Amino acid sequence: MKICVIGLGYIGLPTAAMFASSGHTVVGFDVNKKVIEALNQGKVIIEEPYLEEMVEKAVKQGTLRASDKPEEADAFIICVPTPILPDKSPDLSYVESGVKVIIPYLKKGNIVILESTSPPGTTRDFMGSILREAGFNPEEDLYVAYCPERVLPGKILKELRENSRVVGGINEKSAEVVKNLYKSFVEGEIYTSDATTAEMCKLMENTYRDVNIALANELAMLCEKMGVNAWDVIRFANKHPRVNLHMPGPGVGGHCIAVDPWFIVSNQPETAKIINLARNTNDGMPHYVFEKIKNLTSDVDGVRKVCILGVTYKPDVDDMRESPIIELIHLLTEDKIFETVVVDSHVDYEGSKDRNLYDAAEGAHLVVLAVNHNEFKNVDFGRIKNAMKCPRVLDTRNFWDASIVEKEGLEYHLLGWGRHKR
Ligand code: SAJ
Repeated sequence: MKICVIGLGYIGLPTAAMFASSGHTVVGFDVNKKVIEALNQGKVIIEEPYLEEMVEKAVKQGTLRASDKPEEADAFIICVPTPILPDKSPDLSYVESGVKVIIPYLKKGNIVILESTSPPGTTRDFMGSILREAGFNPEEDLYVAYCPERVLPGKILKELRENSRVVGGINEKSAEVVKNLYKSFVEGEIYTSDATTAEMCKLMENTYRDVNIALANELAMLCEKMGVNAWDVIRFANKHPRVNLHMPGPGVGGHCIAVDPWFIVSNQPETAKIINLARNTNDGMPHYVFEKIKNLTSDVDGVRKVCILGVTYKPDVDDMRESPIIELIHLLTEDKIFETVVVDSHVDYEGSKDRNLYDAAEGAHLVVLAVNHNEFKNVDFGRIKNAMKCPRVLDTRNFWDASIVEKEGLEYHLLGWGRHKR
């Protein structure tokens, strides 16, 4: 088939490349001219293993190209951002423009697929109404479906091929037609259902994680009050064959787990009580860690220098979207008694990229392990101790070994371990 992919981001581009490498001819559309130019030169501007090779090969063989406008095609796949607004309501403006931009090229019998994580009802109602306004009867004239991806940044191509998928059609024939299209490269099971079920399936995958992370964070706060180590409780409880407690942390970042649950809350605010509470619990962790830092440095007169290790939303990525550490740093900088210095070679946050860890620890009253980047695993704690004014660390990820840290003469504090009553 000829396929037109709308949005060449971290989902649209790999998806376009997969279809272009599975017997289809793909034209990609994006509003970002740089993306279009790069793709047509066989280059990609996102970090993803093997993607550039796949794109380069498809562009060379003529099955993949990018354009600054859509084209007539057999199938249109919309992979645009679906962020939340400051009031936590969904922002569907990109979906709206993504659907409207294909209308002039849309013909009866075409396939229209939405991949973007969306609130329940978006495909059937929101997208359906735009298609109807354009004179189409989605049920009769088109095949319309919602087909979410579930890929992990860094393993996208492997997971696009291997993971199972859900296809939610606005009717059964749409689901069948779209299932056959994805069979071009999906080796995992493809389950069919209706569009709203598929939308809720995608939302619940990430909501499940967010609620379980909130449970782990509440456990950490409980254990600090009880004087036990939450990480031991989790480790031993998870020995149970059917228990999977998640990990506490300084908050939840990323543009998926921290966002998707709000789509359910905004749709059914009266009923989504646990989901809402979990979101607020996780969003409260930066403040909780801020209070711990204030408490741990309460014996310091004057300005308190805090060295923050890591600022991305999770380890070993260069992505700071919704990072809870940025929220933590804002809380510290707003409170004039703190001076913060950030170390993170993955991104350049206020000079964090090139900053040497040991220089940053110079004169510090506290070092906070905020993101468990590999680079922070085997640090020289003796050097850190000698550089610091007060030899004290706060580990928010259970990343360091207390006995090793303390052997070097540093005070070790761990989020979720209430052994130091101060
Ligand atoms: N986190 C914790 N404790 C945990 C697990 C994670 O505090 O036990 C934090 C992380 O530090 C991070 C945030 O949560 O700040 C999200 O981390 P993540 O690794 O769960 O999330 P993502 O956003 O990189 O990927 C998730 C994955 N979804 C699931 O695992 C259900 C991925 O498979 C999805 O494809 C992706 O969201 C997405 O695109 O939806």
